[in-house]
Amino acid sequence: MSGYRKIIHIDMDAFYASVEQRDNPELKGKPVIIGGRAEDRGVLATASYEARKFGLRSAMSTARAFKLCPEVILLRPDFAKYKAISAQIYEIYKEFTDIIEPLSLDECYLDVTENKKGMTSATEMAVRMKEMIKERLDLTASAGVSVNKLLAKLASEQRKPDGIFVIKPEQIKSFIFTLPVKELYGVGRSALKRLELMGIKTCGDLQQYSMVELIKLFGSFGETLYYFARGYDDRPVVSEHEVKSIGSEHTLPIDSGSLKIIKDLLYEELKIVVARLKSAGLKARTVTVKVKYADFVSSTRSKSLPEYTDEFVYLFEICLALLAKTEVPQKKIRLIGASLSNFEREPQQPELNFFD
Ligand code: DCP
Ligand code: MG
Repeated sequence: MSGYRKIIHIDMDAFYASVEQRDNPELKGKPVIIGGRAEDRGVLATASYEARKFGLRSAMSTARAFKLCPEVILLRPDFAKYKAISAQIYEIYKEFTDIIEPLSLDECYLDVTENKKGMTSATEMAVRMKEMIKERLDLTASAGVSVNKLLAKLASEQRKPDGIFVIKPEQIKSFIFTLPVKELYGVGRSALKRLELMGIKTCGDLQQYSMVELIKLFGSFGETLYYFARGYDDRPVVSEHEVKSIGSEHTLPIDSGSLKIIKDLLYEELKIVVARLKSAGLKARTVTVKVKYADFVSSTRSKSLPEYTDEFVYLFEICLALLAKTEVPQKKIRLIGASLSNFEREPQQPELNFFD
């Protein structure tokens, strides 16, 4: 058992521009931009890879784009079309898992640790998704594969366009060590400025600082920085209908490696969660177990069930199966929690029929 999650981040290449190039062969191989008119002070939504060679980028003003590349072809966006294509892309992902967190029309995270295809290699799954997107939609995507969201997203940027990049557990240390801190999720302009003033350029530089020091400097984001600088990230992949989740967790007075104690605690936490689920009149389809090991590294394991449920006994069984996928009891833990998400949506209001 590897104990690692399998996370994919997948992102379409120059999405709006690629769609327009696909649908109008005359645009293929040419610098194309999608955006507002220069005379309306418009900006670019995106630029084809041919246009990027001239330095054209999203959010750049259209006026500047024409200065850098006078022959560029400007098209207005057709959002309805992109939305429809996006839905087709997500249909492909749904053949693999329901644990999908969309970031935009063209970009999402997938947790394929457990998946509908019964496949074990996340890399093979990502390759297959890319093939299906090409076959069904004649578009290309780039994918990143790793053990968490932070690394999967960083990976997907490495081989754009039409690429795939994998960061295996044993490669995390060397990958992250040289990574510029500005690439870390959440490091905005102001944090970057402070890091630069401290002489911190890479995650390796950042690793020199203790968690306490980073919290002093950056508040609660300091803790996140401490973990991210080491390639740790326990954020679960939260699917669209999971925006709301019900969870409960318990910090042990002393770290424990006793399976009996841990299972009892999990039982108690799930009892609280299911009671809240029932009192909210909801049923859930995704179960997540979270543990934090004695070394403060957290780990989550999720499973999506075939049906919505609020049955305690069944849910506890799933929790135990998920617990078995963690490094408990080989590693002691300091915290255990359970959460339920992916709720059944409220039943639709019956439509009023005035002719009844
Ligand atoms: N988009 C936008 N305004 C931005 C950024 C993006 O309207 N500032 C739109 C246009 C893009 C789509 O969202 O086609 C996806 O955004 P990405 O950041 O993924 O960019 P692309 O898919 O265009 O290019 P890449 O190949 O770098 O992913
Ligand atoms: Mg994209």
